Amino acid sequence: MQQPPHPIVAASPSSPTGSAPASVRRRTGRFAALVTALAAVAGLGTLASPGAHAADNPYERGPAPTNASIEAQRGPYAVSQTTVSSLAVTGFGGGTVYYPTSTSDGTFGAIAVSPGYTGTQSSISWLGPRLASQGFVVFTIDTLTTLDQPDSRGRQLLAALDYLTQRSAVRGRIDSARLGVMGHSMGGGGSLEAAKSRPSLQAAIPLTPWNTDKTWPEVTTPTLVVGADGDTIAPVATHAEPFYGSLPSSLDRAYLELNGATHFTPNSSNTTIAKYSVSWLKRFIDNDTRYEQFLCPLPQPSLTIEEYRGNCPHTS
Ligand code: 9J3
Ligand code: ZN
Repeated sequence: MQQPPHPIVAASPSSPTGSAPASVRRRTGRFAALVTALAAVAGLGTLASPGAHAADNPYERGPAPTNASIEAQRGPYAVSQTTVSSLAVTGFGGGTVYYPTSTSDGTFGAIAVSPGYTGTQSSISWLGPRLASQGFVVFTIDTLTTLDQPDSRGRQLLAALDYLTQRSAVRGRIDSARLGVMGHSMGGGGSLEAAKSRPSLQAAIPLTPWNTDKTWPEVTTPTLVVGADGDTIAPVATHAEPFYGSLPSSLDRAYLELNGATHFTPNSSNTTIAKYSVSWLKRFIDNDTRYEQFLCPLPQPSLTIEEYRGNCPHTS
């Protein structure tokens, strides 16, 4: 029997704004309604104003972002979590769902995250609360066996999303049309497999990905490939770079190469991975153009960025 979701992560003391977004959105909503009413009375078509912005995009969640907010250890939403036993599911190995505690902002997009070869969910668990606190339901999964290959990990990511949106205790909190995939190493290779086989996915982020398939022209999902300059297990020259380079040039795609990093950099909390992942997921799962400022113009090389390539998101 499935237990209801149980908040076991308290609102972080470092997130005093945990209840702010709802009140901000309520004010914004009322203001937008007032603007709409006034415009109707005045016979105006559209009235450009900051207050009308939220109404333009029904998927926008949370306050306007800043560089500090996307670099923060936690975003504006307090996060709860619930465990999914491997015995309760088929097609993947169970996992942990991290989700915004509040239901007052409506539904959220969702992301499944796969670990790499020999790894378990603990190897990518830092992404759970980090991304969920920005306004996503995040499912960090275990695979059926730790030795599963990328194609299997891709199928397992999709099985996990299907469970999450159709059967999980948090399914009512998710907008099932706004889904994404991430993964480390063979899990990153799996996220490319998942996107290739399910074009409805809205975002993919392979982290130091590994795959024997080097070419991904079939992918139509906006994809951010993250490589590490010091990766000797999935060297960027034979993995992340050709993966990125083989994505259609017409696709919203980007390549972030971490500086001073290894194959295992994505296995612990990393602000560069987090800030560009948050920006990518917000931009393409939430259609939130407020995050374009962090993706475009392209980030410049820095202490943490060896190289960044991409085509700035076209459709704003
Ligand atoms: O998931 C990974 O870390 C893939 C790298 C690897 O161990 O490949 C060797 C088969
Ligand atoms: Zn291929």
